[in-house]
Amino acid sequence: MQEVLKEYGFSGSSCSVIPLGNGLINTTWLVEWQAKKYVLQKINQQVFRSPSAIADNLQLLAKYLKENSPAYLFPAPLQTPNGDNLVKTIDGYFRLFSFVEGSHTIDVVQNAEQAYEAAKQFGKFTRLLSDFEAGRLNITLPDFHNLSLRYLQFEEALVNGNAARIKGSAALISFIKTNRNIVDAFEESRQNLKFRCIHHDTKISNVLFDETGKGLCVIDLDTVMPGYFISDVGDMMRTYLSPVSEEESDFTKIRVRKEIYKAIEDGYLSEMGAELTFPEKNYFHFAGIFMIYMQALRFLTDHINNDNYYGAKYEGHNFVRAGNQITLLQRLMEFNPG
Ligand code: GN1
Ligand code: MG
Repeated sequence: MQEVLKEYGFSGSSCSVIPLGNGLINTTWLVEWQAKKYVLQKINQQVFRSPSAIADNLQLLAKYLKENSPAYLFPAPLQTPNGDNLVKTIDGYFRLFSFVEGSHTIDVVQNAEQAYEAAKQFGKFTRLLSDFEAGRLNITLPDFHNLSLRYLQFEEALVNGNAARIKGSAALISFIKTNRNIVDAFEESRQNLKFRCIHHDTKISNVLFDETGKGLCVIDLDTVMPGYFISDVGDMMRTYLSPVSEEESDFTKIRVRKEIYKAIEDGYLSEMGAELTFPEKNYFHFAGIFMIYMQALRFLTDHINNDNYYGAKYEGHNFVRAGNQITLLQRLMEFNPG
């Protein structure tokens, strides 16, 4: 790490570095140097094969937004004195951001206002980029939200995965198979959805809030790619609706909060209402079904594949996460948005 910070011109010894956040993929630290705060991140290259593809996307977006929406806060990586956006060491690729002063993040949605603010920020991001041709962005994770492919990977895991875990997951596997029609509905939806600049990871901790609780901007832009709005709206439903997160093992605590559903809808549409086409709007509710089903599928597939993607903090961790997401999906299926 000292080596990385040196590249940015920080003299390592007077620097404080502490872990930050709870992402599953990249590793993040808060760095303080000469009374200024920064965020340092190591890119997980098992997942993101081409860190430079991400860096190029961020550059392209930063330039476009600076020209077209100069007031918009876009947290692009800082350059080293040599003009690099990324630093490569034997440990991997790193990048550094300025810490946005006065900002904070939250981990769990506690009230409708937070959900509204976050949904508004994600909607705003896509709206500001509606005239930017999404196809110009590099695909940083091919087929990231391609549910059909995720289903194939699940089927493959059922053939090649851990036999004992497959046996122990019979009920979850059966639920996923019984609801395979969601994959068909996804394929159908693709004919009606526009390709847009989509964030693809809209959890609440990817929004910066100011001291008064207003949304400032979105962060964690590695998965910004061309995609469908159902990814962003769906991931908000997945991660905001329930008062407990995907980590909760007491499934009786999982429920859909009506006022949060409404806040996601109002917040997102306050920015995207005039932008979404009529056919797109019909998929608003489906967004949640699609994303929760996909996450259940991904956790279950990973459990069967011995946790090689998400990792596990305890035996059966991804099994619990999959069960959690299936419960959430059941709750959303019963829910009547009115
Ligand atoms: C991963 O690392 P994090 O928390 O930003 C994953 C998302 C999942 C999420 C589930 C690149 O995101 O797709 O929804 O975990 N990101 C990638 O917690 O796979
Ligand atoms: Mg992420």
